[in-house]
Amino acid sequence: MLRNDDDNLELTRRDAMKAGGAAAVALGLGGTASHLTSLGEAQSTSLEYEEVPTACWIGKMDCSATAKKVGNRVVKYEGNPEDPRTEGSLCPKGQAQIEQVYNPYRVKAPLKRTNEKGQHGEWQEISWDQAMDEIGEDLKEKLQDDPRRVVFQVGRKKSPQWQEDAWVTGTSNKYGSMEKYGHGAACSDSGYRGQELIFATHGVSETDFENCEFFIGWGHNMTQGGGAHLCQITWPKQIADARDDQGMETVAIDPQRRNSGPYTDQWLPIEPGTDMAFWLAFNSVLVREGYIDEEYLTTATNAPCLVATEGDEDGHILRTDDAQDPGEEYTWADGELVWDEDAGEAVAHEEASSPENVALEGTYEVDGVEARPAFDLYLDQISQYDPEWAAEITGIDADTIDELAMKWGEKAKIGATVEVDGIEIPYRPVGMHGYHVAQQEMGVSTTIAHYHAAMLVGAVDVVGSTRVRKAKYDGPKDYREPFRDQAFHPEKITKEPDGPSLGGSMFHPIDSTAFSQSHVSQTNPDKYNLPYEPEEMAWIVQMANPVTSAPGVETVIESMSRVDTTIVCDPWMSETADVAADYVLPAATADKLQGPTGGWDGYADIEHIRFPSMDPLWDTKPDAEIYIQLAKAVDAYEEYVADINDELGLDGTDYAYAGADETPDDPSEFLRDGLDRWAQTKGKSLEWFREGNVITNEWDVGGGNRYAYTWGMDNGYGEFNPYDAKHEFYSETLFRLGERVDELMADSKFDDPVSEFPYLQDYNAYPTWREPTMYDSPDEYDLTLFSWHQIEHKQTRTANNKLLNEIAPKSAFRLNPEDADRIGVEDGDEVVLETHDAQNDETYQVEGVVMIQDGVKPGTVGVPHHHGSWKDPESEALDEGPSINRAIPSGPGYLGLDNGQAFQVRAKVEPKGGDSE
Ligand SMILES: Nc1nc2c(c(=O)[nH]1)N[C@H]1C(S)=C(S)[C@@H](COP(=O)(O)OP(=O)(O)OC[C@H]3O[C@@H](n4cnc5c(=O)[nH]c(N)nc54)[C@H](O)[C@@H]3O)O[C@H]1N2
Ligand SMILES: Nc1nc2c(c(=O)[nH]1)N[C@H]1C(S)=C(S)[C@@H](COP(=O)(O)OP(=O)(O)OC[C@H]3O[C@@H](n4cnc5c(=O)[nH]c(N)nc54)[C@H](O)[C@@H]3O)O[C@H]1N2
Ligand code: SF4
Ligand SMILES: [Mo]
Repeated sequence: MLRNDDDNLELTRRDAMKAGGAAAVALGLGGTASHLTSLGEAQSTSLEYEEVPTACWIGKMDCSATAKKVGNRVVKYEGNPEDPRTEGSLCPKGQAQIEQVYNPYRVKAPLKRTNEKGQHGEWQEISWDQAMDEIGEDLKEKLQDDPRRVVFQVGRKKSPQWQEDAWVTGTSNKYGSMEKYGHGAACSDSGYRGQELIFATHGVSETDFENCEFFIGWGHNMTQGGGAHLCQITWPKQIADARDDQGMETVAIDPQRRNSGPYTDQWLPIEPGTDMAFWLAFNSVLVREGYIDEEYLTTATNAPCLVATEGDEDGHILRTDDAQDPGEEYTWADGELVWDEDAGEAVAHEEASSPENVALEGTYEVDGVEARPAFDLYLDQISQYDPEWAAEITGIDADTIDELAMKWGEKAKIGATVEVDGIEIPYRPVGMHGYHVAQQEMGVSTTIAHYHAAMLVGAVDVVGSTRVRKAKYDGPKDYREPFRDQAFHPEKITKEPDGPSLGGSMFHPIDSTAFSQSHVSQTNPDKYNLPYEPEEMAWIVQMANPVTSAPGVETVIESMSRVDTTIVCDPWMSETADVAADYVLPAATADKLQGPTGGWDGYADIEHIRFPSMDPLWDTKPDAEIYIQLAKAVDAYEEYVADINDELGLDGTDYAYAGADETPDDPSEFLRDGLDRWAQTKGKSLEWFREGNVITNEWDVGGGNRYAYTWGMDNGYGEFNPYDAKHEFYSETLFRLGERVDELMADSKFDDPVSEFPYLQDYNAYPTWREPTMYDSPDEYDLTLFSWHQIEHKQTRTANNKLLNEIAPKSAFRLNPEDADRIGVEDGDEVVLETHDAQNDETYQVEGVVMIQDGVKPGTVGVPHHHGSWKDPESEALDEGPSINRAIPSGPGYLGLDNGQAFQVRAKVEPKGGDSE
């Protein structure tokens, strides 16, 4: 069945302009006239030169920047040398934001839809007052009835305090919890879930580049990306410095070579979606060769804890009778038994006579039950996965995997220590990083497998190693707690989800908030036991464009079209706004006050504010002001203000708002006043930041900073656990969640739950390989498709940036010369790319042009993300690239146990006009 050739919704941009173009100029959309008028007025009054401190608005690390102005016109954005992460650079995107700020096709005033959803919008311009009144009435009615009827969908966000944080929290405090979803299920949340499960910390692997000597970039955009917290400039610079300063070697595991070329000593072209097999084999070599840091494993992890291998507790860690409730204690659960070789008996982990006496291997009997240290079970598990086995699956030959793992083991220098600022800390100069690559069908377990490679050699949060936390926290956060709580109180998991993300229910007890899956569920409310049909729901879409940025585009469109009321807050008529919004609220871009913002580079963090390059253009508003008004519109202003105290860190200081009465009436005054109060809690003022200053906090070693090993020393388990949380090498949490999910699914309407939801197979205490669902596609789909981010673009929010489209137009389909030859196509040829959903047998087609590259693994086709979103006619002429998310399926089979989206699918490419048409 073909889905994209339906004539109902083949959304080409030309259609869009045909449908809405004429009306658009007159309304709040498109056209240049009003813009030029306002500019002319400004210029005639003043041509003075001025500099305004601001922050890059496109990227994710908000690089501190300066807007250089002549008259009221910004002529250039430049980096701020005060920002330690950039030392004054801005990347091409940061510089090119000037084009988007002045883009005459911005949405200029609030818009209300006048036609049916599911097609290009027709709009009526309305006042902010009317928009707020109507939206407020609609939301209030639903919230009063049941707050679960309202979904707040946020995308790759910025300064969340005023909108997704205070508005959602404040409104939920008044009416009860609404559904709040992020974009992470399409970004990297499967990696976060893996890290939270093991380490209880938040993020995905990072590296102490200042001291690392050997780095594995696992599907990491080494020269163009920035991992969990950074955007682009900082890590590539740190990697280049590490190569110069300490000769750091680097390896890239990636189906394409990209331009990591000069920064990569070794490229391992891997078959997309098979990374778990690679890491399992890698770890089997570490075990085979004895590259094991026993001290780390016995003191900081549950590897020595005794797991019952028979009876009722089979698969569970055994505990002392008086052990605390493990669901309550997510950091270090007291009372988990280990075998004390000196005492010759099982004792609580923290009571063992000394770490050296804690057994990692053997079979023991505890109260008549056979039990083995978790690590002993690991030895059995991992020995099945040798490099020969993985070579077949990954396309990387066995010797290469073998040698790489041996090198990692050797270079980890197990046992070495180094003194930093007078403190002796283990020295393990091997690091790794993976981020968006975690979005694979078995992404959570794959992330865990990659962490095992660091854990086996003890290279976790010590000098030179992989880092698993922000490295400035003074203690662990509660990121594992919700999962432990469910695992040990299984009755909390039910068959009935609260909303389309299915979070907390038997479908996905662990939840990445389902960017794409929400729409699969929402279009099948009965199947997924949803409390409401989409026709009863409201969605607020803040700074997200799920129609283009989430796979399963047609499903998202169908789902969003059925929603009763959708409010999209966006500077542009995004695809999501175009087909699904009832109201579009025009956010300002770099022409707005926004903050506080900041970020860190692993060694220091900065705090600053985005001052508006100019007053908001047209009738647009800063996001914060929109949500201040929206809080009033839903009668939750009191609660909003209470939460603003919390979000801005004003609580408990002299600067906290005593109540809503104390806030200025005018939202823009409130925003200024709030930011000034925030600044005052830092001993500064808004004016101080307005002078171009930023706050920089260096992270020290010791005293609660930088290396976990130093801050955990006095955690009460000092000798036993240098970290504050016991690392779950053996994921008892996942195992127990699986038991509950199996129980509920067995008693459900699904006759064969595993075939319906393949990810149910993945609730294992140790990562366990199975073939990804995509391999069930017929053989004619002989390529594996993968996608990625380009240096010149940022998600879909730059799709209409003319400067960036000049340098990176189109999403050409990258093929290896071998495949191009076989298919019979040449560089620049027009082709049809067809993918197949092995779960439901649907196919999807997109058209594009071929780009032939040696640096693409044979048997794969690579297509960059970013393109295919809303464009005005000018950017349309520069960029006709499709959105590859039209060809990536969503839903089971392409989805992890955490409802995280996979970005790999089997595909074929044929010349346009060929047989497949
Ligand atoms: N095939 C494929 N798909 C992918 C990816 C991939 O690699 N391949 N990457 C994924 C990743 S990592 C992520 S993070 C997601 C991102 O997905 P999203 O979070 O949806 O990000 P964008 O696609 O940039 O959409 C953001 C929207 O916010 C609007 N916007 C920009 N600035 C502002 C502002 O200041 N205020 C408001 N209110 N709106 C603003 C933009 O115009 C745009 O419409 O995409 C994912 N999608
Ligand atoms: N310039 C720029 N920088 C960005 C962004 C941007 O849009 N533009 N987005 C920011 C955001 S939101 C994020 S999430 C990060 C993402 O940063 P990264 O996690 O580094 O993600 P990508 O840039 O998509 O690079 C992913 C790499 O994985 C490879 N890959 C794809 N599939 C597989 C697979 O199955 N296995 C393996 N081993 N590799 C695979 C791709 O070829 C690509 O080279 O970047 C941030 N930085
Ligand atoms: S690195 Fe990111 S935040 Fe910094 S200038 Fe570039 S796009 Fe903007
Ligand atoms: Mo992302």
